[in-house]
Amino acid sequence: MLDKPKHGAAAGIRPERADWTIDQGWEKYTAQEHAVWRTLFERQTRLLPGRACDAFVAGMQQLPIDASQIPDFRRLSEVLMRHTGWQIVAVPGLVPDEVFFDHLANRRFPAGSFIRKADELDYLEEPDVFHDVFGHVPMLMNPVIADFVQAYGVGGLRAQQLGVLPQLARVYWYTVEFGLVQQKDGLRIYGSGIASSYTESVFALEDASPNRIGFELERVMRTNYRIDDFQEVYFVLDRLEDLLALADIDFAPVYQRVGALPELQPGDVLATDRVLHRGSGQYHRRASGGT
Ligand code: HBI
Ligand code: FE
Repeated sequence: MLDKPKHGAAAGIRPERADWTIDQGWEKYTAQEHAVWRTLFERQTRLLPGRACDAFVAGMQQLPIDASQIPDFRRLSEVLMRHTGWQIVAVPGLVPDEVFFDHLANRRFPAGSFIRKADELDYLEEPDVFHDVFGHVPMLMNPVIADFVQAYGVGGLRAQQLGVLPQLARVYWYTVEFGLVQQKDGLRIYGSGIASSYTESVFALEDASPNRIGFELERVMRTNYRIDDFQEVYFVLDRLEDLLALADIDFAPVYQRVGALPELQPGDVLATDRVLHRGSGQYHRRASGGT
């Protein structure tokens, strides 16, 4: 997802404001840009019934998000503010970690304002408005996720000081971005990286290749992730509420235990894992040139 950034901090862009926010410039979107939104919205909306979790569907229904145009962050923020006290602020792309955390700690979600090109619908070098708004905002209508993402912002600032940011970032990656949840009626998506991806929505739930393993905090903190392809492992919550226990955890002792254990690679499976699906591994073996 992240090679050759053109938009954010890694592209060498200097911010006008210290918090990296910009005006969304909603009035300046072109008809072509709104059309890209429509294409993405429509194909994703066909795919998600029976795949996205109930909280995602409920959040989407209550928000001013539809196929007709790229949403206006001011209108999203009004509705979000009423429900969970969150706002959406526009940023040019990836922002530095401490800027990102400071926004989250204050219940402001930084969303990329640009949209991908019509000929690169499935290629994302950086989070754009479709990933950030379609993928993340519906879940921020859910009180559990709303509190958890804020806690991640607070924890991120602290983890940076302790030098353990990679461990914490894995928790965000395997929950907010690529999390699955067990519902009464089956396995569902709540992670925004999956929910905003046409191909990964099917791969994550239905493909035989990836491992699907019960979420366990310290296991996840030890596990590297890939940013350039489908995940090799998805961690599954029994219920979204299980994230609440993490919101006020004292991470210092956890970091100490995790730091003493070896790092795990995405495809690893441990004897202690609660394995829901043991993946064939076929997809990534092929992708890396094997068979
Ligand atoms: N900036 N806009 C934006 N969006 C992100 O998801 C993001 C970011 N900066 C840093 C970052 N994510 C992550 O690397 C942190 O969660 C560690
Ligand atoms: Fe994201």
